Amino acid sequence: MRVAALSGGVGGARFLRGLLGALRARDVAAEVTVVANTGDDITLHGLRVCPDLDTLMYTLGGGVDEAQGWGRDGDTGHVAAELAAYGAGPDWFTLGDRDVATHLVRTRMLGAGYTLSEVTRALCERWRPGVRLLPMSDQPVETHVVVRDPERRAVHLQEWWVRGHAETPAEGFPLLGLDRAVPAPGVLDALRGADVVLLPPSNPVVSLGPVLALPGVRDALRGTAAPVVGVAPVVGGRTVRGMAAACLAALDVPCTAAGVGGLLRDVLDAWLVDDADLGATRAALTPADHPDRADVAVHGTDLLMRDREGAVRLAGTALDVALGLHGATAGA
Ligand code: FO1
Repeated sequence: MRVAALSGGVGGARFLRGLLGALRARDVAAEVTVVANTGDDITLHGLRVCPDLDTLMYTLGGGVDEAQGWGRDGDTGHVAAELAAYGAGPDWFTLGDRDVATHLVRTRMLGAGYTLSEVTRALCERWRPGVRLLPMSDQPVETHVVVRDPERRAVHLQEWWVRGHAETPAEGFPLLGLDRAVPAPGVLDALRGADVVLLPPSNPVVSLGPVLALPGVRDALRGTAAPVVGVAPVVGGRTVRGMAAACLAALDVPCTAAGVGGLLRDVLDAWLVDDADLGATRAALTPADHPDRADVAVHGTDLLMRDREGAVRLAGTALDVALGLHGATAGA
């Protein structure tokens, strides 16, 4: 079975680790291709840092700091402390010593002319994540955030989120470099040729958004024969973690499973939401003028991944929805 997924960082990585567990438990032979968001990427101290690629690689490869969800397990902060001693900022984004090695190898290879896809493949030779990990694009795309504090200006997503904790209201998320970016080799083919496509509970605005903004990606998802199943990142009116609530507010999209489902409905065949949100989401995604024609089949489950087993269960349910084995469909 060929499975393709788009993904951001922590939430998507934990879900996809659960997916690999669910596939193993079902004894299903599958090739999983993960298309990672690179809009979070940032150059710091001359090093190219790719947070979502690294979070996916470390999480699926068994090297992630589990409590943080990003960075290397058991890491230390000597390089960061030395940089701070030199007053070499920024001090709000710290790179662990082990993590620095990843950025050194990546930066050296990029400098030698390798593409980000080739770099990622090389790094995965070590980590063996159990999936084909593709950057969404080999051209740099950086998500910035337009804020008014008080004059209108744009800051890198990492500065808005890590330094500012997404507290300054955002007015928009421009994707710098998008006009010169195309999907990386293999991305569109993976989406078109998949038997199942999954959209994990990643931030719909700044994690899935940049991938979906690349030319051809939405068309590939709309055109693929595969069922496209998304998993809501919101339970009740609250996002499970991260900055999705602040991002949705910036776009005037309700922080609900229905609101996020509305953002993705043109590419979704099915939307997996928490049981508590099932009725409201079905109602919202069923066209009032065509009550019999719900263009997205809404399914309910316990959406919280409390631990690794929870992620296996959730991913297994998403798989079952894709394979048409899960519960009643919308309206039924
Ligand atoms: N997040 C933080 O809140 N503080 C940090 O200092 C930080 C450093 C960092 C270094 C490497 C990396 O891959 C990720 C890092 N992150 C940090 C997390 C990062 O902001 C997130 O992974 C996403 O990019 C935001 O969704």
